[in-house]
Amino acid sequence: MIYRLLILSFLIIPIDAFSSDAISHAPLGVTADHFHKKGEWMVSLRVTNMEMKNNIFNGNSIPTKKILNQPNPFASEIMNMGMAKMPKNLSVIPKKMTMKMVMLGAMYAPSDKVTLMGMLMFDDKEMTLDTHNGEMGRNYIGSFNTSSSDISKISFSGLYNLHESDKSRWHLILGLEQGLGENSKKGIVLNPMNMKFSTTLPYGMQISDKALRLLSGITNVTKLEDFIIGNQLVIKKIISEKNWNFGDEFEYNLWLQGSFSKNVSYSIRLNYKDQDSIGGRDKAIMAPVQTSNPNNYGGQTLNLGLGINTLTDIFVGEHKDRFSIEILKPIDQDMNGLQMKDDFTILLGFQKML
Ligand SMILES: [Cu+2]
Repeated sequence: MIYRLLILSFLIIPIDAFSSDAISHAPLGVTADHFHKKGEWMVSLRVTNMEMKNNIFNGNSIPTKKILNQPNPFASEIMNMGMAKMPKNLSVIPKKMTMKMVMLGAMYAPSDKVTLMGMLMFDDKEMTLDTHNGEMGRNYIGSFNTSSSDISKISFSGLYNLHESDKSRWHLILGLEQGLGENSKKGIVLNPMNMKFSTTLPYGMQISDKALRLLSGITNVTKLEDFIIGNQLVIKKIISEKNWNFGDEFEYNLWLQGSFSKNVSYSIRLNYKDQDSIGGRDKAIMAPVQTSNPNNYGGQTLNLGLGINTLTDIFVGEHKDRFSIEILKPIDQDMNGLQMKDDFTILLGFQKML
């Protein structure tokens, strides 16, 4: 009898737990946050602009004068190789970096339990650097720009619906991400002897590390009265590496959403990311600049995000057009070694169910 009641109560609880209102998708910066009903398709486009300015050393601001006193770890190496002398100290200072990312995505649900997701990423990176004299005086010589842009990675994931009620849903994420594009692009730099020459750009300016990563994660979304609280944990782990690779990543998102109306929702998000430093090395990447050192990568960041999701009717179709925006600002950056400081990130996105 109890068993039958349980089955009955299961049937009475509406399966369509979360509406198709603006609030039903997470803040824009969170992907793999929702799943679809059998047979549904969704396409998405996300554009991200990230700005970095100035430098931090083990999490604290560091002025140019102090960076110029930092040892250049390649100085002795070069001399051992019998090549021209390298400055004993760092002499090229990153000043500003802009990273633009375009992400094309598609989702398809072969069943109510499983949603498949594919994403293709395009990156555009630009950095401005100041070169100083490598020897006495350490005078400023001039500035230069380096840039790179290309398709950077592709990923395929499956979302598995673990549990769904009218108040809460849980799903697992499992996927693979392959780095595409060059990992040894060259660029013209200005060296501390005031000469321009072509060399392999530092790791941070490379479009990809060409590694294959396993993506795994879990998402929970809970409804509390008119609000939604979301949680997501995602781990990216390298399973096939090249001569060098960006470190493994652990990312946790916690968000709260509310609605202004059916068609407009707002969000506050905390984003925590912990990434290992670079593994391996490319021996062609050797310059008196912090970004040439694999130890100056990774670390922990805590970001605060504010976002808006909207639904409108611009394009034809059975479903509404979803436009979203999110702005992220770092609260705390405890990065490994000497690195540029994140300033702010803006995300713009469009999503549509077909
Ligand atoms: Cu979707």
